[in-house]
Amino acid sequence: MQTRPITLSRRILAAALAALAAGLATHVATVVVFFATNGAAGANLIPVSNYFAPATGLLIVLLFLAGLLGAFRTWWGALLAGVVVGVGASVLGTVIAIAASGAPWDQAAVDYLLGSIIGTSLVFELAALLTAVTIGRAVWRRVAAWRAASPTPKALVRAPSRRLAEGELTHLERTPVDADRADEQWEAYVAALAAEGFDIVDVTPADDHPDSVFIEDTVVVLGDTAIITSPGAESRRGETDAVRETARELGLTLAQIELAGTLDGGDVLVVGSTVYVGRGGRTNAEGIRQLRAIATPLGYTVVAVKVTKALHLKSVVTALPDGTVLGAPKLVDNPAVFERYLQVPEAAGCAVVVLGPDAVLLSAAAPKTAALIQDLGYRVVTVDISEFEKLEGCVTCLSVRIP
Ligand code: CIR
Repeated sequence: MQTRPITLSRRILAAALAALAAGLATHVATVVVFFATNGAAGANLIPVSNYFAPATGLLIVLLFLAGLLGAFRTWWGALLAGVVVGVGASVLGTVIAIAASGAPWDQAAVDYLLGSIIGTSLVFELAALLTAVTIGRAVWRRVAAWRAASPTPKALVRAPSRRLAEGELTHLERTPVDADRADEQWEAYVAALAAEGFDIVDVTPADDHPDSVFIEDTVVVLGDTAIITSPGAESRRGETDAVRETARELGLTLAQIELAGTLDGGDVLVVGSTVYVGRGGRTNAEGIRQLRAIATPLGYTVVAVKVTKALHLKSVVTALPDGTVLGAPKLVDNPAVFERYLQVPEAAGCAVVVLGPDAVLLSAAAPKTAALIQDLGYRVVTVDISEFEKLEGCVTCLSVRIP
């Protein structure tokens, strides 16, 4: 993942705080254990602390470097870093302690050094391992979560695959896709979101997945929960790994739709606390059941609706900021399921991205709808996404917005 404005500084801060917290906790735990097991004599406290100080300093520096490499993102990464860095820091720390004591570098010193790894320093090493996995990781996640909780909305995007033209088609005839034009249109789409105040979060592109630019299908975000989907098209199943990683780095709580359930994010339309989910070619009943099980405890009501005339639910309906559902002519199976419904004049006009309480993003292919929405008092930003429309994409599916 790459968060354009703050990636590096946030990563440095998270690694530094995690390393500092784990290192200091290791030091305190080690000194306390030695103090307690040596008769709790007050005079021992400072010498013991001084003895382990070089190892602690090294531990903090090495954990910081490991953190920069992403060690705290997963529990096993933190575990590995705790073991390797803990032993490394204790060995180097003991070397420094021997050198500082003025003792000669003879066989006895080497024996002492090797023996310390499973002797004197064992407590330090165990403490480093435990604090890296617990405190270090918790601090890392908390710092990442500050970002998720920040008031700036985010938009997850994924640059088009070089194999974009091979994307899946279900309802349209295949027509040639101009890759350069698609890249330009994607850049303009991203720039439009950035201009509206979204922090752009780039998910690592996936050239092996032609449809990966349609990132909306891989994750549904409800509040602080990112529900990683189980895409209905087999060719798209590998798209979710990098998206899961990004959601984790953003500090979102992860949930997962599992096979045999299938669910595409394009089938999920959130209006207030109602989650409409399309039962169509990509999303099956088991996928809907799992979504309901995840969303209901979060305070949402999941309403399943049939989709038989288009790829996804959001290919035929989305909603204005006031909750009015916009529907494409002739493509909505049952408009009556929506509380406030407005049919728009063009199929491409039914998809809007909410930019704020008074503005929406719309395809340039729907000028009559743009006029209609403007007439309702909204500001309308238009983007040309014709190359993506050839692959049954629309404005919503090129990003995932996190308010
Ligand atoms: C697909 O068939 O999966 C892609 N060619 C288009 C996905 C569009 N996704 C969306 O509207 N949510």
